[in-house]
Amino acid sequence: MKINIKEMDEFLVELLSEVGKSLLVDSKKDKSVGTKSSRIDLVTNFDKSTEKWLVGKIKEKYTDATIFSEEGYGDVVKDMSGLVFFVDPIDGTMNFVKRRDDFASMIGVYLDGKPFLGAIIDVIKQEIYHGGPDYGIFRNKEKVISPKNQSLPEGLVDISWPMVVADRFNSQAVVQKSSGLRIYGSAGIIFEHLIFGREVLYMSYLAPWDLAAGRVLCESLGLKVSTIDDSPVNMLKSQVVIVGTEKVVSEVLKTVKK
Ligand code: 2AM
Ligand code: CA
Ligand code: CA
Ligand code: CA
Repeated sequence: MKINIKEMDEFLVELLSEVGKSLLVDSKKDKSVGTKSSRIDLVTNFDKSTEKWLVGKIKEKYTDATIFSEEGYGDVVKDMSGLVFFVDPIDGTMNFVKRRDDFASMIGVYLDGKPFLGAIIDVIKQEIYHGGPDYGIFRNKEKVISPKNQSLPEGLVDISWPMVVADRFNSQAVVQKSSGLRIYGSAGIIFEHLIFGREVLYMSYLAPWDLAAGRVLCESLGLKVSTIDDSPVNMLKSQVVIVGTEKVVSEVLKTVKK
């Protein structure tokens, strides 16, 4: 399949800039909030309407693509052949509901299973991080350079709270070796911190739509994405993922085994 990468990147930026403008306004409005798998797994009317809009736009332009999305407006994706779009309409729904700053909207694109393009908007900052391995990574129009390969003692780590509280995967030992723990509550915002070197590790149980865009951006900049048992990432299922600098991911893989 021949795809114009620049045209697709511009399309993703255009979609997220529209979504970003709407969500900034919506974030100040009253919301209808429901729960999914648990009391703290939230979905709002805006998660649904945003996903519906994004899926419609993607289908209109890329008629052969399949869409793997969170709130059910996409397709049932069974394999990674061809063009697959991953859509997380609001990432950090709890923050969005609590009127906190850290929430995002994300689209990741894979071609025959390989990372192709990713785009994340930090809605409050109105900044879009986008691009891919054959294109370069940008913050709006400015090129992003690879972060330094910092070690664990040099950097802040972000680990999902249920994992740290229960000390799963020896995660408290990881925190103790680091410069400190931050828990932002939005995978998209954490990927933003990683690509600028403001954090050196993200460890969490993630669904495909949580990981897709961030994986493209991080790997394109030389960061590592691994599963907890050092097996290849499977983009069709939820799994515990470690994302960070090369030094930190190798250190963490040793620590989780102990
Ligand atoms: P969401 O807001 O799109 O649901 C912190 O909660 C981060 O983990 C957010 O990026 C959130 O995405 C994601 N998340 C929340 N619950 C999850 C779950 N059960 N499985 C996977 N990811 C989840
Ligand atoms: Ca959710
Ligand atoms: Ca998410
Ligand atoms: Ca979401």
